[in-house]
Amino acid sequence: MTEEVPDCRIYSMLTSLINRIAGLTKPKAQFDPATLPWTDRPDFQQRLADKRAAGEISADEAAMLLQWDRDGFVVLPKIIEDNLIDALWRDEARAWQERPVCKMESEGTGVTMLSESKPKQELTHHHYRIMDFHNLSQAGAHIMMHPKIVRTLELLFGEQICAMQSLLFEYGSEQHKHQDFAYVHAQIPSHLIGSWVACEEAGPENGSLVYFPGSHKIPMFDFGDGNVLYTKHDPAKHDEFERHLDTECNRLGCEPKTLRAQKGDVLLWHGALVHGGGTTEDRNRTRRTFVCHYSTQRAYVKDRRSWDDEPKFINLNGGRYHAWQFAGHEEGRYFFDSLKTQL
Ligand SMILES: O=C(O)CCC(=O)C(=O)O
Repeated sequence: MTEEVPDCRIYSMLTSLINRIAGLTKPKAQFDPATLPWTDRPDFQQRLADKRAAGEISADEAAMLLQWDRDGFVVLPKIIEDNLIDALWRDEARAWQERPVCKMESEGTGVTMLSESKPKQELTHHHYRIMDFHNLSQAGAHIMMHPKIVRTLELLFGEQICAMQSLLFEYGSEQHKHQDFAYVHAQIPSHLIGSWVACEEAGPENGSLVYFPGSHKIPMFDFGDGNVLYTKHDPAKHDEFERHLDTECNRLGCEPKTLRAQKGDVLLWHGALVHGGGTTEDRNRTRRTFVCHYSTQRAYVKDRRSWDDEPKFINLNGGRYHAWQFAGHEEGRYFFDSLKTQL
């Protein structure tokens, strides 16, 4: 081991400071190359060919992985059973009646407890969502951790997965364009994938998802000093971020697409794919969707809602998620009879 002599350290600090002032070594806004999932690494295609030759993955899985690399999303058609989706929405109706301990977000009001909300018929807009409903509804947990979703995520990440959060939308979100990694923070920011479970037919009429194929590869926005995460409330930065996404998508020819989906379809998207909620053409139409975000067990250790507590993990179908440790909350309160399982 060689120890750096103090003079050299002062010299290197000074040169780095001068370079920074001169703009010569501006830190690059990017994910840490050392912790990228295997699908995002420069040697991905070679490793894919090796895995295929070793019989570790099927031809269909290889095709799916190549599409992921090119487009930043994949669609898994009709994989969620109707009875699971129907049970989820029965639980949602019960939750509005019973108002168990649970959070929701609505425009103007922000995040509140469900018990504090007006009846949903009296909300003046449609952009509300129930947060982390999988902690209450076992049907929700079984959708989030559906074996086909877990298997696909394991292929994409190349390691065991942990679900981070869920959002239950009754209507289209009409959310601005964004990339999730900036807002949904895993301990390794590149370990992030979203899922969009269509609970009914979706298209432009009811404000389906809008996404930009290939946009997961655009240069990243610098929130300051090379930081790629949005960490402090700053609406001006938020707007600048959106302008950056527009400019880069235009420059690289990433055209928007509106998802057309059937009940039970699932779209998985890369944490850096640019997307948002489309404008709802028919404002009376619901757009029931269950959106989940996932990371890996390595990258999502502490629970984002209670950093100071030891996390409690719930294992399901080969993946895991965190129980919600919150006064009065009843984990898995809405039992899903058809599966004959108790969490
Ligand atoms: O479903 C939508 O309308 C948008 C959802 C979304 O952008 C997200 O949760 O990251």
